Amino acid sequence: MPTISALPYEYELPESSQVALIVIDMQRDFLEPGGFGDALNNDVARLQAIVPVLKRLIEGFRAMDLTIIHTIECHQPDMSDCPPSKVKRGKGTLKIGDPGPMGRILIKGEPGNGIIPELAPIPGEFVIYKPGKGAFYATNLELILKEQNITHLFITGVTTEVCVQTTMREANDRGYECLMVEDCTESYFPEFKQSTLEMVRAQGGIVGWTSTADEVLKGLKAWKPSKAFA
Ligand code: C5J
Repeated sequence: MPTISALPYEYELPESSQVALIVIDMQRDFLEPGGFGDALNNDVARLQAIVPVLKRLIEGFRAMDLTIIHTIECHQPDMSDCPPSKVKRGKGTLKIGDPGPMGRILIKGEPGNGIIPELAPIPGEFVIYKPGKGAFYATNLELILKEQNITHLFITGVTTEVCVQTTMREANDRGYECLMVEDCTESYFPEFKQSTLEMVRAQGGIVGWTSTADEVLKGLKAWKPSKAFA
């Protein structure tokens, strides 16, 4: 059985199903000055560090013709999908829906809501617009995974302890085998990232596995990434 070197132990690749790369919320709203992350007084520059590694991982999946799913945290322009509690929360300089330097904060279609150009999806990749922190809530993500016969997920993106961890926990509860890629996720708070990685793999991998982009690519190249399994 092909495996990926991971913690807390080897991650087994599937024999008769597919894998997907999930790229969570690599949006200007979280990574650039003037967006939602900045409005909440975070140092958005911290998140830039993972961009080159994540780009390499995405390109590796593309080269192997494996499924890539990007997510975008956003709300409809009328904010009918945004609970008032979410708007009130944070007490930042700008609230969700307010006009900012990159357009309205966290609103679908605004310039600041888009994925950063370096990691822009290409035709054939899925983009999930999600109103919550978890990517399964109020989206068709599960339907896509089932249709593609995907059982194994490589989870990346920002921020580690919010949307990335929430999505991984949602996926774990639905029976997916999840691996968080350590050097392809980041937080505004380094200690929160570290704690999340440890929480995921504690107790024998209670939420899943962690590993690095290099190990994931090495393991996948040795696996048979054939759509013939589908
Ligand atoms: C946050 C996210 N932090 N993508 N969203 O509000 O983690």
